[in-house]
Amino acid sequence: MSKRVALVTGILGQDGPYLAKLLLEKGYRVYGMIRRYSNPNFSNLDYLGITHEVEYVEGDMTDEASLLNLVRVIRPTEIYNLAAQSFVGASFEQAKLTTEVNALGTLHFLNAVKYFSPTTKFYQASTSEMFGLQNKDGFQDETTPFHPRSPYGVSKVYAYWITVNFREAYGLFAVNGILFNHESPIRGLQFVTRKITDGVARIKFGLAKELRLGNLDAYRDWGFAGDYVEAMYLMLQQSQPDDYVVGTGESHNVREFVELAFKFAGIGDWKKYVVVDPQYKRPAEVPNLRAKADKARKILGWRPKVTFEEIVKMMVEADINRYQDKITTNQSSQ
Ligand code: NAP
Ligand code: G4F
Repeated sequence: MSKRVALVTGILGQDGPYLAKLLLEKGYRVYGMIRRYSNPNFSNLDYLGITHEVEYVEGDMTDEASLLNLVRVIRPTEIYNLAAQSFVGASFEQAKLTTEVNALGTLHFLNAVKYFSPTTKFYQASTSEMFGLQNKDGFQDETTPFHPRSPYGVSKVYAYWITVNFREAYGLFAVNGILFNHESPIRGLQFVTRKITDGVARIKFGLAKELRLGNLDAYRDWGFAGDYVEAMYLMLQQSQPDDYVVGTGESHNVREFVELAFKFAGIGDWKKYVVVDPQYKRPAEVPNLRAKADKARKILGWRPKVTFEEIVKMMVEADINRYQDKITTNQSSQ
């Protein structure tokens, strides 16, 4: 059998490296799409030790021809479309860019598959943000209607439906993974979990005196990115294409995350350090997210392995180690 080939967009982000590592371990040839940069940042791939195992190709979600050409030339077995303007907060100020990248970018890829490689299986990174205000008895599953609360959420609803439409209209193997929040030591620094663990580490080493945050009352269903990429892979191994909710079924608020992070860093009363700053509150908020992932459990056999407490601990320890290493390096170079 010839080697399976995957094209992963968003390879420099959080999920791209975890997914690429999984696919490489399974024997795939992995192409990672990066946009044109004079200095691309490979630090997340470095963290997982796979920078030199991925083959890099250039393409931009806003440049249709670049995506058509990649699919035409590579004709991958599977495409994992992870690239996005994924920060909800920024989407309020950059709604058009967010729409072009997340919504139209997905359409460009689907067209590329339809015209140049219709047997390629396509994974779309959909999100619990699409549910927004909606929940049914306190949780969300595949039957919960969408009510997005941000331009990011709206753009992802378009991407979700255009993926379903290409599946139904043209018979493509195209699926949506509706993933709830997932975190790791390589989470972007602007997202609340990493902002907290990085902030706590800075406070521990005397590099910061406070941590400024927005809404501490939002509830999220936080899982570990390393677990969630397995669900992505499994979705493309099924005999029929379908959409799946992926989450832990447990929900915690931002305040709980903060409390635990300070505890794991060995710093006393967190209230002395945390300042609620209105600039970090959003014009419209998603108050409660909690997954009911029974379908993924039953059909994919997927379940999360890392608990909420373990994620917080893992992230705090990783950020403390990073600052410790920097301090040690600075001291030894003096
Ligand atoms: P991330 O860390 O923000 O990574 C997104 C990647 O997309 C970045 O590497 C970025 O490239 C790339 N990108 C942005 N604009 C692009 C463009 N115009 N052309 C090409 N690449 C572009 O996101 P993530 O956390 O890994 O999430 C992966 C996907 O899952 C995203 O689509 C996100 O919306 C979705 N999702 C995430 C979560 C979560 O909790 N993490 C939950 C549900 C869904 P640069 O490095 O060059 O900036
Ligand atoms: O970490 P966040 O920025 O993630 P958010 O908005 O839930 O979005 C993430 O998860 C989605 C899946 O549901 C993905 F689709 C999306 O791409 C992204 O990965 O914020 C989490 C919560 C929000 O309620 C926010 O208002 O934390 C609250 N928060 C409170 N203070 C803050 C802050 N968020 C950020 N980023 N920064 C703060 O200072």
